[in-house]
Amino acid sequence: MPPSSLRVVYAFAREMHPKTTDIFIEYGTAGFRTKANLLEHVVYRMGLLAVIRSRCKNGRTIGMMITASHNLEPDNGVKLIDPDGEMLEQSWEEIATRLANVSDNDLESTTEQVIKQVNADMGLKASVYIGMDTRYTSPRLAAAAVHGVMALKGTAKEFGIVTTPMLHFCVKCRNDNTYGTPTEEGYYEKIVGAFKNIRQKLPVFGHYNTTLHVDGANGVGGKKLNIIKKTLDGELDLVLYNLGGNGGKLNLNCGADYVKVSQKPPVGVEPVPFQRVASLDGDGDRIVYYYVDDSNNMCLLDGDRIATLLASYITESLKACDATHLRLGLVQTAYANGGSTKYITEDLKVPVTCVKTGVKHLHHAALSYDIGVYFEANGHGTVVYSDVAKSTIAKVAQEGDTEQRKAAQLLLNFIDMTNETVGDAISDLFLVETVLCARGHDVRQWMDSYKDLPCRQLKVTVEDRNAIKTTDAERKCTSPEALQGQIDELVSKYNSGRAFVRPSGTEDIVRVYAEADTQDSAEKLAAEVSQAVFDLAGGVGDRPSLPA
Ligand code: 16G
Ligand code: MG
Repeated sequence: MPPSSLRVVYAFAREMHPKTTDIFIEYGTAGFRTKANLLEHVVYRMGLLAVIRSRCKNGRTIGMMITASHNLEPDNGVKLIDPDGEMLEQSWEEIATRLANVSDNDLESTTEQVIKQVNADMGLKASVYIGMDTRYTSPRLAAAAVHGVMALKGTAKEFGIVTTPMLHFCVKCRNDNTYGTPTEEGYYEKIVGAFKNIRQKLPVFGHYNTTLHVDGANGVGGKKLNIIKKTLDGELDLVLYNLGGNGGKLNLNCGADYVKVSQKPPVGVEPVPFQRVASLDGDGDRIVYYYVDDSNNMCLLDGDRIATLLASYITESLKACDATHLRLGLVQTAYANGGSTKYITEDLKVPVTCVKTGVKHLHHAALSYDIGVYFEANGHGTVVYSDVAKSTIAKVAQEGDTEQRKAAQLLLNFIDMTNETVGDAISDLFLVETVLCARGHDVRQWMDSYKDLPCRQLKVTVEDRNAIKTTDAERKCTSPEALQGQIDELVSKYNSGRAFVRPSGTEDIVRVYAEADTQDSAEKLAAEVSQAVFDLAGGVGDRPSLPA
């Protein structure tokens, strides 16, 4: 494309999506995320970038998802998806940030610079898949995305309202047709189809109950489960709540993040002792389970629990297939409860890698195993299987003895049911339900596998959160200088104490995590560490107080 035709890049910007704010915005842990009314020009520009990225990848399809996940309704966001259904390559985040922040007047020349810098052949075709969540601001932003794609003569395909993982799946399928069909229906066919297949093979027994209650966070995930529910013939009885009707607000007092952070049941779901409930987040890429006991105590089965459940099941399956030479590993972040890490390494004897927060880091690390299970404690995760793992299991399904063939076929269905591109609440829900059913387990038996250490998370507001620098997968703080020493000293006073701090990638705050042998100690340690952050890193507002 000759540079002169970049004029239209400016024309669209000036006439349709002008930059009306000087607030600096950064491509963070999961793309750009802020108040929806500050985003139109950003999304338009990401449309441009998606086309350039597609051309850099030889015309392969790139995805653009309009969502702010678990944030409240007034926020929105955009993230790009790479050809294999993965998050945007990290080295492009800086380019995305640059393009998002230049003035309209400099947009044309900056676009040209970017094209040169990444060496994109603008004569190639370009394809961009666009999806959005249920926010009322999403359609307008999706339209801006389409304009960005048009301005550089790419082809945009709109998927309308889909979960984030559905879009990742479709991008992957479009670029690799062995993975599936790149449509919402193709997604149901593969993932839900595999679940139904498994249910034909596994009898319901023991304490497993086929009724599952689900909190949809008033977002897209619940809506899609409502479609899926109608296609299930008693294999699973989904009872759905918070589907977005009746004035229910997206992620407000409901959803995976609310349940995990506040450790309270979501609004609208009556607590019934020992009833199994799953909570999705606003764009359907996170899930946590919970139940209340007979004293109405909240019992959370978070990402750590899901990871250990899946890893132990896959380990057993590999034994049954006589394929234990395949290396299974688990990837966690510093937020993983110490109890889970101990259980995984000492009881399951599965190796663990700890990485920085953010799905891209976990996903990447998981790929180094033959089978990598990765989960953030907040419920974002999935399983990835290498080609070697898949072909080994497929071979056993053909050539093993009767029992081995049975186990391998089941495991192949399990693989099909997994959305390997990214953490997926719907796919994860089916994986969990499969393991519980296979074991005849209820939530209590699931919970009994290990004991969590009591923990507490707090937020501290400081002048500049990036003054906090970390290392060792965020477990140690290198700046401000004196902070880590203080944290070490505080931690040393508690049995099984552990604490770390990190700047949030999605909010303008510093996060504090603490765990210890009792809830009181965890609360106290978290508060003390918060005070240290406040004092040493330029706290703003009221100094955090200690628990009474
Ligand atoms: C984003 C990340 C999530 C991470 C969270 C941390 C993706 C798709 N999402 O939501 O993995 O846990 O940020 O938020 O990568 P924080 O930096 O505010 O703690
Ligand atoms: Mg999400």
